[in-house]
Amino acid sequence: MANIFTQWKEGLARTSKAAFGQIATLLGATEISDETWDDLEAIMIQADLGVDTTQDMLFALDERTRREGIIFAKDLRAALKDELRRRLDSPPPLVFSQKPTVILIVGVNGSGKTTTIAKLGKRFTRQGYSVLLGAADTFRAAAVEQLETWAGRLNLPVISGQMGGDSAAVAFDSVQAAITRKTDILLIDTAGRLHTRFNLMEELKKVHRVVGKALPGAPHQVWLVMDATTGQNALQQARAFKEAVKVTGVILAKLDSSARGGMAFAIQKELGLPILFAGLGEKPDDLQPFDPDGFVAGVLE
Ligand SMILES: Nc1nc2c(ncn2[C@@H]2O[C@H](COP(=O)(O)OP(=O)(O)O)[C@@H](O)[C@H]2O)c(=O)[nH]1
Ligand SMILES: [Mg+2]
Repeated sequence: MANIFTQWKEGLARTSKAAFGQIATLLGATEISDETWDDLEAIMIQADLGVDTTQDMLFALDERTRREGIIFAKDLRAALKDELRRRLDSPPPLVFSQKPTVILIVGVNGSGKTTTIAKLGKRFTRQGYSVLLGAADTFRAAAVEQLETWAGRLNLPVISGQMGGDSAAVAFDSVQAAITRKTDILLIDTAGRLHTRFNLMEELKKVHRVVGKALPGAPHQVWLVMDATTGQNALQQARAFKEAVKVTGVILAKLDSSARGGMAFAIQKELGLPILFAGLGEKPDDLQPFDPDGFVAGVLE
């Protein structure tokens, strides 16, 4: 367990230094003043907590300050940590009761889908599941190759189609293969960019529909990969995905490259989606189930 916390701390070093780290300097031995609240607000906004969560946090902290008779700024630290923690939920346990369980991975180009699929594939294999990958991002030249390279390295089977071919057809074939091969988990990679956002969403809807034709009830999960470095912009994109396909959870990739890990709060509060995993690096082992305690420790300590 200790090294999971270490991984969170290392992974969140940037966020901790850039934004939340300033809190340590701010919350010194001085008495709490209006300036303390202004500075706290600025840091939380800068850390990408979002306006709603920031206001809500300030309100709660102010109330606690009165109730608990907190006078010095340094004594706000524990309250701050506690309030942050209360605003994050642990992910629901994942149950793969269907065989195959079909998981559609969606997200904008470059958000980290293909890398995340490799990480998930490795993780689920280690847990004893058989895994199949479907390379349905037929739009981008290198996308299929990239997934095949990962599959080769991790020794995972992959179903791919022609570059520029029909991604829904690849998705359909991969579901059929998963059924025939009695695979436990099928992870389907999808395109993150088409000529327009409208085309992309229509395409994803089609993939979703076709997967359901190949196996009624599928996809069982739709996971949206979000790039933690894109901050609040990513929330807008996420809403579009949520409308197009029934997103069931978020994977927050590149938390390690982000200085603004506060996105995690906005995702839960504003999108109402659970964060299932966090990407803490580029290697296949750099994926952790989202851990609110590890997260808060990582950004604040
Ligand atoms: N540092 C870091 N880089 C990541 C992470 N996840 C993905 N990447 C990198 O982000 C880039 C885009 O990833 P890719 O999986 O190709 O994105 P896709 O276009 O959504 O499939 C690649 O260079 C990955 O190595 C992560 O958790 N941390
Ligand atoms: Mg990709």
